[in-house]
Amino acid sequence: MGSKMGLIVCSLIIMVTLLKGATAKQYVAGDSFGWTIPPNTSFYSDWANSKTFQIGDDILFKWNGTWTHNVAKVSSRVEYESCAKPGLVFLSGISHVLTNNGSYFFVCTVDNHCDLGMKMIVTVGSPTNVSAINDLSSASSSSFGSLVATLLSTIIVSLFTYV
Ligand SMILES: [Cu+2]
Repeated sequence: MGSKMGLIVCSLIIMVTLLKGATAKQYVAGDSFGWTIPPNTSFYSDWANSKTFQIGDDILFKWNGTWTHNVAKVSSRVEYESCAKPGLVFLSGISHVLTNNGSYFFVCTVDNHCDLGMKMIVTVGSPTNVSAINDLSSASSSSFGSLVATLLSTIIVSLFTYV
């Protein structure tokens, strides 16, 4: 009896894993254009707006050369608008998994590339939930504050989902 139950649980876990694997999509930032200085400042917003991102999807950032560009995540819309330069940057070939509902703010911190439009907002989930998350995220800038904001927004998202 016990082993049968275990078998059912095992099968369920495998099924869920397969289902998740089957639905998660990988997007290449900018598609064939890649991640580089765009022809206009709305290029990457237009690109992101043309997609429907879901939790589990990931975005691959690729460009030619090594230090010609980079990709960094900033934690708020304010930092995004002001082209903040966080210390942690990633090189070509990095893929960012979208693990939560909300907005992800990506920038290139090389020279003035961000000001030239090399930045992108990726949004997962419905706009209602997203605006709640943005308000929480911009309320605090410390990493602990962000963590609390993330936890709170997760709870809020859960409420939206289950109520
Ligand atoms: Cu760049």
